[in-house]
Amino acid sequence: MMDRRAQLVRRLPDALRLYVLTDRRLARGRDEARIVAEAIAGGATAIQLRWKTGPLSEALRVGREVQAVCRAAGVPFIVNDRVDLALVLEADGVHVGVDDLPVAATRALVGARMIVGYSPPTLEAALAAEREGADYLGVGPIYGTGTKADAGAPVGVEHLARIVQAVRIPVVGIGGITAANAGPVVAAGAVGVAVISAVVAADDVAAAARAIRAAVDAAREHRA
Ligand code: 3NM
Repeated sequence: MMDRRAQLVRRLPDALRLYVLTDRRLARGRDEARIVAEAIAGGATAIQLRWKTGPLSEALRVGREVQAVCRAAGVPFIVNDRVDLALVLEADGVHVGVDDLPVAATRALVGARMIVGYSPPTLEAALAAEREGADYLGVGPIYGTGTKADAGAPVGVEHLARIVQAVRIPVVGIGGITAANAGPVVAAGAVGVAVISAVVAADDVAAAARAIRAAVDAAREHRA
């Protein structure tokens, strides 16, 4: 029997086609579990609980709800930033960035229990993260975004392509991605896209997810 991480790692190139991250401020009063259920109904293939405000006890409660939705659908459930929360929830993965525990420390804490994702600010950081045990990378912001205040200037798809070519682990693009501009991200070599506002803030969350998923699938088909 392969361990849980190995099974997830093998699935990652497909599981990261449409990676939807939660954001309470953009959800217009709709709760995370509902948004996630609708996003999965529309074709989201992975979910990240992204918790930036509010008590951690509430993150745990919401995390349990979101995780139950993901489990029922067989969709990987990943926790942003907080390794402790990911461990308590027994999440499928944890995603860390430059302001969080480093990849090596995160891997030391989670062992082979879960996948580790990382947001590398540079090509060098991407290579280091791969060496230290990251299972996938999120590169961005590809396009301009108002969702993450400290995201910095857009890095563009050329930067994404350089990272994709330098590492063996799967890479997703993030930042300002919509159904209209997802194609070039996949054409640059990303396995998929990570999205917040284009799905979470949409009037019809399922329809929004469906449109982005269709754009990703079409671009993957074109590349194959
Ligand atoms: N990380 P939207 S950009 C969470 O560049 C996040 O690493 C980014 O939200 C990075 O899809 C970003 O609404 C925000 O642009 C993505």
